[in-house]
Amino acid sequence: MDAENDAVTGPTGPLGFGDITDRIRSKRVADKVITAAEAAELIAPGMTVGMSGFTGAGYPKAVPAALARRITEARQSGEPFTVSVWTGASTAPELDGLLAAADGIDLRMPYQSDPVSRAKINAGGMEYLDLHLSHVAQMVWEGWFGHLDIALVEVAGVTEDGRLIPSSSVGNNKTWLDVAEHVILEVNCWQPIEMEGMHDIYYGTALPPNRSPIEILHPADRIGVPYLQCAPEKIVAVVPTHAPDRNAALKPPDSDSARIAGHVLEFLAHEVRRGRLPRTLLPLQSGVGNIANAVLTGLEQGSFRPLSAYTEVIQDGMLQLLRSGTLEVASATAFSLSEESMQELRADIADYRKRIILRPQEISNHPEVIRRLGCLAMNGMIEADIYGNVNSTHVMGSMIQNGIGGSGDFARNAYVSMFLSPSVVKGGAISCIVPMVSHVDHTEHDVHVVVTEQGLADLRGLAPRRRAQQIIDRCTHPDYRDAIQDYFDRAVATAPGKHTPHLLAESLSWHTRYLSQGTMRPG
Ligand code: 0RQ
Repeated sequence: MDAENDAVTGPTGPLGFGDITDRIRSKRVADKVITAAEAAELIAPGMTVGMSGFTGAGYPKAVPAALARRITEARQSGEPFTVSVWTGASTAPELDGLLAAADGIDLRMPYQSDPVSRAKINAGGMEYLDLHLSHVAQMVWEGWFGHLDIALVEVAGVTEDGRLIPSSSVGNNKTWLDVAEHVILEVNCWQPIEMEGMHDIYYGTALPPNRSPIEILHPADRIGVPYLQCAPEKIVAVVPTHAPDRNAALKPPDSDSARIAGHVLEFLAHEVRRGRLPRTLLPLQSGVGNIANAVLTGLEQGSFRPLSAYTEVIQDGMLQLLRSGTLEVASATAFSLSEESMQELRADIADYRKRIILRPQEISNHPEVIRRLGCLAMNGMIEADIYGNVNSTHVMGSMIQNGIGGSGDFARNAYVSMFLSPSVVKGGAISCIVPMVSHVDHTEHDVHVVVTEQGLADLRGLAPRRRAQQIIDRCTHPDYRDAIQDYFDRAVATAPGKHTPHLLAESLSWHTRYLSQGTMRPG
């Protein structure tokens, strides 16, 4: 072995990570080990930092907290200190929460779901760019957002020759490492090192006019390499950590989720009977949370198999389908698992590694691949209107909830695009079916099926007024059905156009009354 590639013999004791030598096998990289506080000193006010992290997995666990402390101290001494934070998607309280609480984020993109950040954004104190997740990498390559000063990326380990073993999410890490001026690595010993080989990092992407096809013809296809690359001279710091992902526990399934899942499964069976879907269905894409898990659990009990998934995130329900063999393979960009499912993954990781592929998010969410494979997309929504326009992001038109995430990447390009939600929220005080959505993320052209616990509206092949009647009849909660039917009838009778009849002055007062009644409060 030459000096460059010598196995690392330290550091161990002072940092308390006994197995760090197994994790950082390149001496050149190991020589850069410093503390999180020292690494945070390398981030200056006004810088842009591209951080790893996607749906609570694979985000840096130590440097953001140290940076938040530094920002707070600077502010106490009267020095303004903010940074712009780019990630893959949502992270965790240790990143978004702490930096937002310190008022340390100037601009955040492309997705967040943190309550502290949400409050700051909605109060106007933090800029937020809410983007289609498949778009981000190319926008950064094009330079739309300017210079990336630092990539702060969690990895599971570093090989002898300096290649990076990705951790539980890939997200935009390839792009951050490629374009950033300097790189800070967090090497997290909590992440299973046996994930080595699970990832598929595609280095063939290019900007127009030099683009070539993304040659994924089946969710199982591997087109890249298992490692992230990074020029060693760009690495300015390496911080060992031993900390878990967010691994949020799932709420027990509620009856509404089970009913929504039942409608979806019945619809899929109907499509198979009509010969419009094969018995193996088509590659599944599913959001996270209770409803998604209820659908996946239902698939376990059904007769469709073997299934495949070409999706954004592997959640508990998908891991269970993989375990039982109902799901043959799952392609995604990240995990989003409960602690229990994380243990299950660890216990049998050699098998899962063959059937799970984690890719960069511009590939997991690539419109070309989603369209080619014919994905069946199932995503949550805030509200849908009677014509099938869907709002995924804004409460009462102006307050961001999370962001569009990958829902647009999948909805527009899916073979069948489904949006799922309870018909009412806030104890029945708010209807999720409304005359006109207060914000549009997915237009009527991208929405094929709307499902609530009340039923399923199959909008395919229906002109607008027929769509409206389906949604009112099938999806609206009985407490709101008469009011929405009355709106629609009056719109049909009096609107100047009979194609998509609306009463413009009235349509959005549906929402303002919630604000004036105090059902919804700003924030
Ligand atoms: O508020 O937390 O204060 O109770 O919104 O809603 O019902 O808990 O549902 O967590 O599934 O979120 C659309 C936000 C649904 C999510 C959305 C309130 C509700 C609650 C959350 P509380 P629920 P979920 C690929 C795709 C965009 C990103 C995406 C989302 C809170 O699915 O962010 O799709 N989607 N990525 O009370 C007022 C309404 C409301 C409302 C809900 N009409 N009015 N408040 N809420 N509807 C993802 C992957 O593949 C991973």
